Amino acid sequence: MLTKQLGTYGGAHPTLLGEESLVRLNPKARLFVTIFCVATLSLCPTLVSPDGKTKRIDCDAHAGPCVAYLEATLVSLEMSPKPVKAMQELTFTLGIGGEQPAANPYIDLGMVGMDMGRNRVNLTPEADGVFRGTGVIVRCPSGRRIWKATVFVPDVGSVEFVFDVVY
Ligand SMILES: [Cu+2]
Repeated sequence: MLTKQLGTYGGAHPTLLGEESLVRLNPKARLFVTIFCVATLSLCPTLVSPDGKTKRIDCDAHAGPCVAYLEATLVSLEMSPKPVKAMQELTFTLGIGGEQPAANPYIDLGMVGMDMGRNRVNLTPEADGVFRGTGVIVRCPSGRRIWKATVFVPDVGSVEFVFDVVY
């Protein structure tokens, strides 16, 4: 399964290291996070359309869909209602462009850098190239609000979108 990580916030790193998480870290962890971020930042340019097939996009889930290319397949994920809030039923609408997957795609919800347990959204066909399902993003006890949605498209791969939710 080929995986390409795309589609996070433009300039995602400051957001991922939100104030709330940095203050809680001890100095050692803070140093590690800083080093990790610098290392990741240096990798970022390689994620941006190096071969014309991949495209890095912003994912402001409150404003519109998260969109990315998974190989040659255009994947768009819309979460509603907006703003996207924790602890309420959300509708996930996935658009798959081009050739359709043999089996239904699905989404795993999780937090960046934290195991929140399994939270899978199963999708069912709604129309040509449109799949829909519902799920709930829980409220993290730590107060962190950065979540990720990993979209699995059978026989194609997976793509991860990182976004923030409202409490
Ligand atoms: Cu959490």
